[in-house]
Amino acid sequence: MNFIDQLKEKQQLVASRLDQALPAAEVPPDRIHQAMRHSMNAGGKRLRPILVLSGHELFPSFHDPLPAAVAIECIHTYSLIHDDLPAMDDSELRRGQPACHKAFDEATAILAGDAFQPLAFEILARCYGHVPKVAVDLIEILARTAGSEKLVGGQMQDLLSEGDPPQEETLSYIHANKTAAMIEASLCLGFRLGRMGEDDGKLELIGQAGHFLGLAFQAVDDLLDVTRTSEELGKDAAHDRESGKVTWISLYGEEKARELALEQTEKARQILLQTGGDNAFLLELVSHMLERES
Ligand code: GRG
Repeated sequence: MNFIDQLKEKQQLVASRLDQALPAAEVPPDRIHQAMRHSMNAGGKRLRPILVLSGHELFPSFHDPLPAAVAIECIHTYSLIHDDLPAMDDSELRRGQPACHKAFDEATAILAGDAFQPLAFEILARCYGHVPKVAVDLIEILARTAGSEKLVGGQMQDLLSEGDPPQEETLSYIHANKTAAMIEASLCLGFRLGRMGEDDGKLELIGQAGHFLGLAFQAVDDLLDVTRTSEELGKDAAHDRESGKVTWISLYGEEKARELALEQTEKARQILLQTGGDNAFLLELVSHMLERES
């Protein structure tokens, strides 16, 4: 099977498990479940879940990686819902649909985001609880990544820095934590479910690859923000510039941001070549992420 067919197959697997994992739209109070399903089903590339599957494929085990893939997408979707709120980025469009607070209302969007967080950890506990050490490790990786020194910290710093003159150190902190941490965690969750029992430093290396991949992903995101329309992206374009955000573009310009994306991708690739395992799909995914158009 070629890469694109494999990617589609993985996306379908993830979609079907996500559908099973979310409470049905009719479960009371139906408004919250409709709002959760609105944001989850609006689209999305499912990059983080696919990275979980790819991380697991490196040194596969009998543990099913799909619940971990679903769990990270729950955290990601919560972060998008909250990021779009008027108190944060105040965006109207997400995944080609009205943002959750536009399709419903602000209070419902806050609650839908809130509800995704315990759901992620419930899934990890329920699906891996029969192997407690695995469950605890996965919960720890995801909780730390979503917390105030990673995802939430990156978002806090991003909001604090709006309108400030661009500074490299601040930008690196924001991107490492707001974006790259979740990409890093995706690969680590998958790898941990694999043969990590006899970890020989590979988990750390995989994390580093995820970090570089995440920085490349953000550089591409910054470039898309200035080169594509809202329709093409399915989210508000030119948003970074309009809200006075520090980005790779405001700091270095487009040309340098492109070089940076290439450089970081290459660093990730080199590490993945070194860690070995069945990395064929993952290496293609890494290149695909650089060429993405939304
Ligand atoms: C609210 C705690 C909290 C955090 C919000 C996700 C986020 C952090 C902010 C969104 C804005 C942004 C540019 C974040 C960088 C990461 C990023 C590019 C997210 C979008 O990820 P994609 O492109 O989205 O994978 P899809 O919709 O495809 O899942």
